[in-house]
Amino acid sequence: MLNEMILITGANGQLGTVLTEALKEKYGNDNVLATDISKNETNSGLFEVVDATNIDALQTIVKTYKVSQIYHLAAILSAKGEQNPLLSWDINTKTFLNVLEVSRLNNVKKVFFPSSIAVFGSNAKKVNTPNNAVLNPETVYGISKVDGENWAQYYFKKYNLDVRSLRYPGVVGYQSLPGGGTTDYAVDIFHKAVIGQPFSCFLEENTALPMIFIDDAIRATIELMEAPSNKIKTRTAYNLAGVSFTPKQLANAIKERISNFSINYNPDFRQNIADSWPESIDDSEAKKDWGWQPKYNLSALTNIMLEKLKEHYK
Ligand code: AKB
Repeated sequence: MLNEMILITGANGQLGTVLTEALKEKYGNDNVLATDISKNETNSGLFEVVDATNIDALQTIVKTYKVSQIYHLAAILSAKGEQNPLLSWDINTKTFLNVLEVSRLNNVKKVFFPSSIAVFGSNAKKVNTPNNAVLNPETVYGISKVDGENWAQYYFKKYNLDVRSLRYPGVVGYQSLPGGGTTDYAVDIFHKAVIGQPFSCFLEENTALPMIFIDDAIRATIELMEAPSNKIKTRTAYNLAGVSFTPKQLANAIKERISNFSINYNPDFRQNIADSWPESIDDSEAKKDWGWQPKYNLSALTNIMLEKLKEHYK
């Protein structure tokens, strides 16, 4: 296992920043190659600028580093995707097909594809949405994720490429900021609370969405990737749940800890996206097949977010 060479695309994104460090801890600094379309000042260790829409560039890196696993995190998220649907479709689908094809041609052993609760649309059951619910996504991001899930299963069945995937809810973490998502408010709110500013929320107060604390999200990703192959029964993607809450419930949890925190609600186009998504999802398949168990509820997530961001802004 320690002879792996792991490539991460989108390593500078919200998940990538934290996952890269977690994988380095596990596999060693010299066995994890972070890539993104540009370098930033926090990148340390192995890093290459790679545009994953360019299959030749991707293949060169995979060959040069003898890559054995790819975590493909590069994507345009739901809200940003709606601002330029065709470009988002092109980026999201082309990069993943490039990853699959380069993996097939170069004996990459395992691939991780991040799917999302955005695969569901208004026709799916809203509460405890099951893994096999109807998929009628209403955003270009969601459509690209359904497409990706099906390609993942296709490459597994046709070429025996070991592709694994999770449908992430909104990820709440303190180490990095999300960008362009509909669930981003649940991170931004903590930054405003800690620096003592009021928060303007782009969703209505009673809009419940599935969310997960970053440590749970990272642990789930690594546990899924390390599970024996015969435990992975779903080759499209597994629902992953952590906790579900509304902006009002989150604001109240913050107010219990920072009494002068204030919030107002100014819903924008992201409200329509949120309205098409589940309020909570059922991850019993993940629990049954590879033993998934979330650890953070709303109270634990609020405590740790405030504690870490207070340190950050000190
Ligand atoms: C988004 O809001 O677009 C993402 C997601 C739920 O996939 N955080």
